[in-house]
Amino acid sequence: MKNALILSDKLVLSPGDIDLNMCPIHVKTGIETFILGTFNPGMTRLPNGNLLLMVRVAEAIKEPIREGRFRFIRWTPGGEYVIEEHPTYQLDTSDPRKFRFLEYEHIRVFGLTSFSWLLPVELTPDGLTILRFHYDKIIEPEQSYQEYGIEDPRITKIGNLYYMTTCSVSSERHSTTLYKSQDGLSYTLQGIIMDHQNKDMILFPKKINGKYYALTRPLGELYFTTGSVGKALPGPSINLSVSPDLFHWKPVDNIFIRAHKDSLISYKLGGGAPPLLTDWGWLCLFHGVEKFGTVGKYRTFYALLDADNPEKILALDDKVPVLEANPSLTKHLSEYVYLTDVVFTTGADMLNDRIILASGELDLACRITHMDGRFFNKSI
Ligand code: MAN
Repeated sequence: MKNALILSDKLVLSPGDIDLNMCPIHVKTGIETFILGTFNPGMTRLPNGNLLLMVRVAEAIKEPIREGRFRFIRWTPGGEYVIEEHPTYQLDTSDPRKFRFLEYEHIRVFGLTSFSWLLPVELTPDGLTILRFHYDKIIEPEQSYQEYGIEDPRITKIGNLYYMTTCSVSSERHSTTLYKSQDGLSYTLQGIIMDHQNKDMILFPKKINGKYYALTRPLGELYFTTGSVGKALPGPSINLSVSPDLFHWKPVDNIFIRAHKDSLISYKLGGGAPPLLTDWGWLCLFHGVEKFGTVGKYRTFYALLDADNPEKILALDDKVPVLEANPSLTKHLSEYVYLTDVVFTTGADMLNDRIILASGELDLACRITHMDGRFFNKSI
């Protein structure tokens, strides 16, 4: 890891900080739940100078298995949360985040072990101390395409407006939804803007050459071989899309960031934080996954893109991460840890020469890392 970069590093929020009596599933159903994780936060600077974390809160049933049946949560368009059940012998539960329904053989069908909704949490301008929890502004599902929750928000301020992309999960589809806000705190749902499986659609903070740009990461089940030439691997890639209005997106024709052999991103990759405009170009912090156990090792890497043409990659390091999971940060939470080796960066902001990164640590807690921004230049 690029250790010289890190100026400070701490967890600012973990499940114990959440008031269960304010959590929608527990409150509305009366069933016993617990907070599995508070992680992958979108981040933005509010008009008052404070930082806002839009935290993904994963609420889960305390006793998921009862009489040989696995119980999980589903939201219904009537606004109610209902508890579904399925015989455990028909499930593969080897991944702590999701379980697979074994009766389907021709497709992979999953359920989630927790249900995610979003909680705005206001922090001091340096992101190191919590000022208040905005429980009155929790974001819960509103549409049938959110029946299994809302995940991994990314907030981008464009002009005077705040836009948030999220991943909405349902049996209908796994889609990217857009929210809009005037003040950075209260968001209104604008609808689906991409309907293929994609957890990492992230907006650039300004129009470039008259067009809005976004990072996307469509996921498929089927890929073609890259052949014997070159080092790129088949599998998901980070792509760029352009739009005249943030609603209609056209993928650009050039391939963008791909997985490579002999790198730490050979298994999977996707966008991380919204790109930051620096003196050296767009700083694009993305995640890459190395195959390891059931989940893999998730780390944060960087690329620098040309300020006037983000399709042009000026520098990219997929071998030495900018950030990786730090077990010493979660040592005091060891009884709640259910994953290892996962850091998932979802927000970035600049304060003088510092870059403030917001990440989910182990799908459990929110981590704020201050980095020396001068380190990112194209000579690396
Ligand atoms: C996926 C996503 C993220 C999650 C990571 C690590 O990429 O579901 O939400 O943080 O896996 O579990």
